Amino acid sequence: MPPNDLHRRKLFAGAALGTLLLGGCDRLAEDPGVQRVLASVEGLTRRVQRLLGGARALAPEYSEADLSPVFKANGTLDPDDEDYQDMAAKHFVDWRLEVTGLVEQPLRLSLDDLRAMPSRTQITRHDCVEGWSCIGKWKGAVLGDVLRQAGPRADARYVVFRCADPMDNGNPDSKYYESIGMEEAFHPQTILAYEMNDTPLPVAHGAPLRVRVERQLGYKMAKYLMRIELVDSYADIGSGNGGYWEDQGYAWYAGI
Ligand SMILES: Nc1nc2c(c(=O)[nH]1)N[C@H]1C(S)=C(S)[C@@H](COP(=O)(O)O)O[C@H]1N2
Ligand SMILES: [Mo]
Repeated sequence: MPPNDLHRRKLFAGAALGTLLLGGCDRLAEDPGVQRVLASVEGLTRRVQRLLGGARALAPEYSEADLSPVFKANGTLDPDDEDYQDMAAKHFVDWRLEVTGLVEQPLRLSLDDLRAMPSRTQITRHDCVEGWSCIGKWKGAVLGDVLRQAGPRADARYVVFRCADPMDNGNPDSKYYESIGMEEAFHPQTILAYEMNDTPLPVAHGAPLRVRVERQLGYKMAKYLMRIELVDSYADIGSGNGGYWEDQGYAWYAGI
């Protein structure tokens, strides 16, 4: 059998199995839109993960004794952006997180605003697609709480994270971005972290604010957050694949 055929057969078998497994317990599986998602391997991973653990399944949490002595910093370590550098020099007092797009009430939140909200602290393992992992402690505001304050409109399907760091020689059009679905956005462990290991988030790890999406790979966890945008599609952002690394070929759903 030509390798392509074999590949296609495997995909088909996987999708068929997924449909079979989900058929009895999930009405959504009958929806034609969901069928299309199921047909893709990425969709299948998501559906199977949900089947095994449920949409609300928690990523494992660890104890203080498990903390990595050194947490590797990766990707951008200090954004090549004048506005960011000015804000960093003033300890981010002028920094504001904007929440825009498909919301009833756009927001502009200072770090104090975020710190005044109920917080969540979690010790989790960060897995980078490059093959390393580190365990760290994160404290921040729950993204779902921030979104509820803004009031997502019914047509909002994705939460896009806009970052300060250009990925291509300071070119402002190349700034890092990421996106997640509403389900992941309202997951209790999805937080906007302003502290790491009991200190204010260091610049190398995304100061003043980075997202933690604990059930997915490291590249989903946008650092240097500037703006959160609710959209119904990410087709018009970047090269249209939902994130900087997705535009280079990585999967949008990066489940661990
Ligand atoms: N803005 C921004 N966010 C980013 C990146 C980046 O380069 N820029 N790199 C991603 C990748 S690949 C990983 S593994 C983690 C690294 O986070 P750390 O520096 O805290 O280890 O951040 C992710 N978020
Ligand atoms: Mo990564």
